[in-house]
Amino acid sequence: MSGSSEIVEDGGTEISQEGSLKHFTRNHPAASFAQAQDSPEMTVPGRQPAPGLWQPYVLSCVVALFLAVNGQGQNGTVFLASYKGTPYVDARYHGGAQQIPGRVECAYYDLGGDGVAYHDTDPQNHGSGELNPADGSYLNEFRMHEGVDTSYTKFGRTPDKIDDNPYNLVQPPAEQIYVGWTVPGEWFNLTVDVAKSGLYSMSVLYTAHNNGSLSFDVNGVPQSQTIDVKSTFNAAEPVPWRQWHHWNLAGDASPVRLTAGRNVLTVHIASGGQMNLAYLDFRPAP
Ligand SMILES: [Ca+2]
Ligand SMILES: [Ca+2]
Repeated sequence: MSGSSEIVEDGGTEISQEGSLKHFTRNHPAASFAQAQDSPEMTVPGRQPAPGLWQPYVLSCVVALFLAVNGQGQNGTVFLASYKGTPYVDARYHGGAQQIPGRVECAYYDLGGDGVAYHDTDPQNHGSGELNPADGSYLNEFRMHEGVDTSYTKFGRTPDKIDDNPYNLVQPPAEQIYVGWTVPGEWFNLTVDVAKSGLYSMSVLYTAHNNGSLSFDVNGVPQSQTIDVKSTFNAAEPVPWRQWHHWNLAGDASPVRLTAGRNVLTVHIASGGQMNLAYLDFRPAP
C-alpha cells in the first residue's frame, strides 16, 4: 500500500461539514421523532377538533410537546418501541447485541440503513471497497455497501508502518475494524445488552486530526456525558501522511448511568471530526 493513500485513511477533507450539519438536523433520530409528533391535526386549518373536543385536543398537544422536548420520554421506552434498527450480525460475527461491561465495537453499528441505524455524510464507504479494494476478503469488503466509512488496522507494512507505528500512544489490536472519515453531524447506533443497572465509565480507542468531541444518546435520550477527543498530531512524526494517525485512549469525565437489559446507544460526532473510532470500553464505575 502506498503512503499517499493513507492520507485518505486518516479522514478525508473532501466532505463538506456544512452539508453534514444540514443532514444532521433532518435525520437525527430525536429530530425525526419530534417531526412525527408534529401531527397535521395540530396545524392544518379545517382539521381542528369540533367544539367540545378542545380539552382532549389541547391535552394531546401538551403530551406530544412534552415527549418531543424530553427526548421521547426520560427512560427511552418510546424510542425502543419504535426503533427499526437491529443488532449487527454477519458471516463472521454472530454475537448480535454487544455486551456491557465490555468493549463495544463501533464498526458493529446496527443494521437498518441511513436515517435508522446511522447517518453518514455520503452513501459511499470510503474505506471498504475503496481505500481497501474489494478483493473478496472479509476485512476489505466489510460493510462496503453502507454509508458509514470503515477500515481496519494494518500491521507490518513496508516501507512505513501504518497502525503499529512507534508514535502510537496506545497500541491497537491488529486488524481492528474501525469507523473513520467522520465529520460533525454523523452518528451511529449500537444495540447493547447491559448486564447490571448502574454507573459505567466509558473510554474510546481513536485517532484524531483535530481536537473534537463525541456525545451520546441512550435510547434516544441525550446524555450530558461527552468524550473530549484530543488531536493525536505529533510534530516529531517523520512520515507526513501518518502525522495524526496515532492511536490513543480517551475517557469521559463522568460515568454514564445504564439500565440492565437491551439499550440503544447513539454515538454522535459532536465536533472536530476526522476521527477514527475503534471501540468504546464500558466498565463499572469505581
Ligand atoms: Ca460515507
Ligand atoms: Ca463518514
